[in-house]
Amino acid sequence: MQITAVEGLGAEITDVDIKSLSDAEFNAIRDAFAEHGVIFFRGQDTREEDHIAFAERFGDINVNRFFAAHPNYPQIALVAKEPDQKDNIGGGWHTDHSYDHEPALGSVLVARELPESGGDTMFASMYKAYENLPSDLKEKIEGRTAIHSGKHIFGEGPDSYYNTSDAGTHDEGTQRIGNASVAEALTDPEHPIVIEHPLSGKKALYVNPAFTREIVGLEKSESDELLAELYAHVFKGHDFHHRFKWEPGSIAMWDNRSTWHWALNDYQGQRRIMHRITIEGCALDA
Ligand SMILES: O=C(O)CCC(=O)C(=O)O
Ligand SMILES: [Fe+2]
Repeated sequence: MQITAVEGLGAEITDVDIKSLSDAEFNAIRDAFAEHGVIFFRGQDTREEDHIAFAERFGDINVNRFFAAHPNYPQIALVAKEPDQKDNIGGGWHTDHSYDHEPALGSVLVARELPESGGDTMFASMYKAYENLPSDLKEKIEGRTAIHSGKHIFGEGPDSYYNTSDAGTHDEGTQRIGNASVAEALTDPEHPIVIEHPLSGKKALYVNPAFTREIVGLEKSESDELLAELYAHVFKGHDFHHRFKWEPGSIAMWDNRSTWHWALNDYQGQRRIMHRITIEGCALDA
């Protein structure tokens, strides 16, 4: 097995079969995941059972409350886009599950059916985003917390931000996944803006354009302005972005606490089917 850092962030893990990992190999993979934020595998020949078994080595599975489940494996969420669908899931920079009090650790995404071209996924490092933040911005967020919510996306409101890319396309309310009452019943958590990562101990910037609503203790306008500055810093941080091109047999596993991702929606009229398993996480501290 070989672990090789890739451009921007992440590591590619080669000469390995995720179906038959020794404990030593698994431990090295978990360390690489904590260190790099996202890990990539190629050419993996897996069935649903293999996907589940691999994910379970990292922790308990979080059964998704808002995405359609695989008909035979409820642990697997379908991240699917049909040829006649215009919007996709995750079509703007975000991290998953920050609307939970104990945000999920991350997800293992397996490519099952890919468009002829397009459908890449972008990743951004929140470790590097924090490290590279200008010192005045670091000072402005020092010790602060923010409120996160999923209600405006998964809840009953008329608007949906989830499918908004930072390029500015916005289809109102077209990607309702259902279960709005579950979303409405969630209480909105407050997380530190800079977290100490639970696995690596490194500092990571923990706000995101999809789910972070406001910075605690600031006027709404000041909060919006500061969040916009932080997001702009990540949007233009191309040296800490990675663009992952999917192939049959590709797997990506990202850490929700130290990365953002963005599923590019540039394959209209084609089908893209991904299987996602999400792993439970923990409360986040500064
Ligand atoms: O389809 C992808 O590449 C990722 C979609 C997404 O945002 C997710 O599964 O959380
Ligand atoms: Fe996502």
